[in-house]
Amino acid sequence: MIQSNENYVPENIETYWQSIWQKDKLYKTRSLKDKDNKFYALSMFPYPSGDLHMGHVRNYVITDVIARYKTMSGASVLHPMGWDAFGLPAENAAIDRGINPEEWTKKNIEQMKLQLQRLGLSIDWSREFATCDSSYYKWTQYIFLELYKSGLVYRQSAKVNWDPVDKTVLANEQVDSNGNSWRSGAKVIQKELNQWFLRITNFSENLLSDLEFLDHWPEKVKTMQENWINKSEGAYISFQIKNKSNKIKVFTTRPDTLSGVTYLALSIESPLIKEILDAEKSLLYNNLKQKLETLSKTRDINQTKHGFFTGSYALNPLNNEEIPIWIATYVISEYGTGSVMGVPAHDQRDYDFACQNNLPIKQVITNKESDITKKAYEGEGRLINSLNYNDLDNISAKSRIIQDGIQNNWAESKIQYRLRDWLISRQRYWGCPIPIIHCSKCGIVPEKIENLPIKLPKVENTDDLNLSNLKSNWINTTCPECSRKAKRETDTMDTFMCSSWYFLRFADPLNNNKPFDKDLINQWLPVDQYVGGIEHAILHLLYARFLTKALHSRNLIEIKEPFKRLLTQGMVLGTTYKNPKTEKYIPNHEIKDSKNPTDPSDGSKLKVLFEKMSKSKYNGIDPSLVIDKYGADTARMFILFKAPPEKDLEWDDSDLEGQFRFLSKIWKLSKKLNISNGSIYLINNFIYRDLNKNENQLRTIIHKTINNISEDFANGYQFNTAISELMKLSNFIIEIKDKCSTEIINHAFINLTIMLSPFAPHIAEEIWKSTGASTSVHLQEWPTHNEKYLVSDQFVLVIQINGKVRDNIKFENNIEEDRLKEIALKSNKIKKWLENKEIKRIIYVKNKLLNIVI
Ligand code: ANZ
Ligand code: ZN
Repeated sequence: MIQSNENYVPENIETYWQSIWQKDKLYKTRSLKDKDNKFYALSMFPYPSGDLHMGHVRNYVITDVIARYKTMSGASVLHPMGWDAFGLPAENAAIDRGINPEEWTKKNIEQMKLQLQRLGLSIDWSREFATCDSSYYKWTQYIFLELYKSGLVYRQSAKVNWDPVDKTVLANEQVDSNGNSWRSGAKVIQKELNQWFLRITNFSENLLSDLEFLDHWPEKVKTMQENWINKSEGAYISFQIKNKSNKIKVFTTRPDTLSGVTYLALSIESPLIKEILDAEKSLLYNNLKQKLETLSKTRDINQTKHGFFTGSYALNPLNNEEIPIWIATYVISEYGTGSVMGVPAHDQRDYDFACQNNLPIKQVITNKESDITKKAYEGEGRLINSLNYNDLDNISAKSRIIQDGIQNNWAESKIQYRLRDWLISRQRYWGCPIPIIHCSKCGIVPEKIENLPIKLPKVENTDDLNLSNLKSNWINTTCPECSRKAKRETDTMDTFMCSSWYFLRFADPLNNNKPFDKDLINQWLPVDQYVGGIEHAILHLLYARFLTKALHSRNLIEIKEPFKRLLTQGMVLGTTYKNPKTEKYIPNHEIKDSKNPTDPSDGSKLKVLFEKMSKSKYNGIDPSLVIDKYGADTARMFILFKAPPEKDLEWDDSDLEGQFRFLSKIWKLSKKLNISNGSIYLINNFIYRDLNKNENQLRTIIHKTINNISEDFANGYQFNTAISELMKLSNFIIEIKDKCSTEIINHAFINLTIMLSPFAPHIAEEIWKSTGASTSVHLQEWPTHNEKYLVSDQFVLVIQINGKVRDNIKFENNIEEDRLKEIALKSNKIKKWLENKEIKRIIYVKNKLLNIVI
């Protein structure tokens, strides 16, 4: 036991309990039995960058409080942690510092784990893994092959951003606005490469419609996924090219506007282009293509709608009008058919294009607001200028036109999703190798399961960071089918692939025979509470949902959705000082007067803002420094108290100190009370006897606090109000201490300690142990309130007839006995028992019981 100290010294408490927790394995997951009430609490696992930032702290502390509360409420809790450990920064570190990516990653994991453990998280570390462990990625490869078997993996040529200096594909985010690589500075080129794809689009409809079952997900996230998948119901319409045998097929969501088409537009990649351009126009085409190559990486490509007329015409199937065929950069080659029917009057993109290129605008839908002089009218209305469809409302016109088109062979109904297949290949070293072999005879051959894992080769120098540069025998292998010499696939997988199934592995992390045992998945999954940043609303959360559905379709798991509840925590914001003239951020330490901040370089008054903590804005707060000074409990309490979990949180030193004072106050109180047998004051062990008015009031406050905090947990984890309840209770204990018996004060304080423990685990444990307890505070039962104590000036009368309970009625404490009896006898539930009966006796136990003997 640490030195008992008058003053709260956070380091003492925390270092002491860190070591005990390690020894005790207090947080080892209980194995589940049939009837167990399970709870799987999961934080999105971190990328091991080496430094824990406040965003991490907030994420993990929120999950931890939930996990601790659920444990105390009787659930068997799974609360694991791991590392999303593959990815680019490790390679960059390797290049910059000459360290092996693996070494760098392992070192960071060690360092971050120590930082995490300082927070006092109730994590079951025996389940820890990193996605770069070959014992994990063996199963990522296995899952890849499972998907391959079910036809959900394919290889296809696609255009990608290629950095010719670094010889690698870059993500769109890694190409700057001038089209240069963020690292090498080289001009990025679009290169056609064979790439691996996962057929996520097979699940478009399920991914969309199952959102409906996720009623504990933030609406915002569901809407973002919905928009990303973007289902459109419309039709294909075919336009005959004039004097040619070919047709142009377009996808449109508005067949009702067919009479308003004033041009057709092909994407720059359209295969039809070759057929319709003459020599002169081909020159124009090549110019445009070149221009696009330079523009392609700037946002400008969307704003300015470049294009030219091909010289050819097509026929509108509805009215046989001749319409010019254009080539336009705003038409996306991978969406729909890669061709568009231009209806400037009713589509803003077409309107802009028509204005820029002097194309006619023909209105075909009308209603009160349909003024098209300045912009397109995209709403509903009645048809005009549309021959025999005139006067129809546009919804019925849409289906009529589709029907007529189907009959005459120029239309087909079509549901279209914007979601594209998932390109997972990366020409990068530090990722999970794709377990495929290329054989000159057999073609693409999957690696044999018994040969997994295909381990990454050890690299000596940074040139080898692109696997296809490797000259070693890693690349050279034999074909699993024909045993000829063959070559390994040198692409690795997108790291999102590694993170799209890790939550399954936590249920069975040590399994050497398969990725996981189905029974264990059935027991633990879905994740009951997932907590993480909103930045993953689409990518990670969509991929994880997809993989769950894909594994379900292979009958490897029974769940269809991975995460039952999702909490997206708000950002942690720090104060920034910005010079409004130069737009530059000024570091805190350069500011002399924080009330009236000015820029030391030009004296201008600075704007004071709250923005997401980041190095470039000089507004980050290092969690380690905060913990060094105040202890982990204070840091936790501040973060939980300052804002509800899903809202942004503004860092504020004085609030931090406020929490430190609160904990110190509780510590001092514990020393003063000096309770020696804590467990007799627990809610289930304590009996209230002859309470005076103050004690009565205290009892009410205790039960109200329990009730309110339990409700805060149940209703979306409102930790800030829960902590303020704890503050109220502690203040009341201090205020009323001398007017109450030691017993009830101790009872109040013990309950306070128990309820404090999920929030401030170290100090609560220390206080609890100081009362002579033999087990951890974190293994105590969460207290339950008693309804009848919630209102101090009322009580619940139990009414019996011949000793059997027949009714309960609430009364004011000061009710007269006669009046009470009168009301009790008149109660409907009682009356029916008394009909035609003679009352022999009435026994009344004051403010508790009325027994009627008949
Ligand atoms: C004619 C039209 C008239 C359209 C109108 C809209 C309004 P969503 O809803 O996102 O699926 N479109 C089709 N293929 C395209 C492509 N490859 N590149 C760019 N735009 C394309 O969008 C479907 C609409 O987007 C389609 O309906 C088409 O324009 C355009 F008053 O056809 B519409
Ligand atoms: Zn072969």
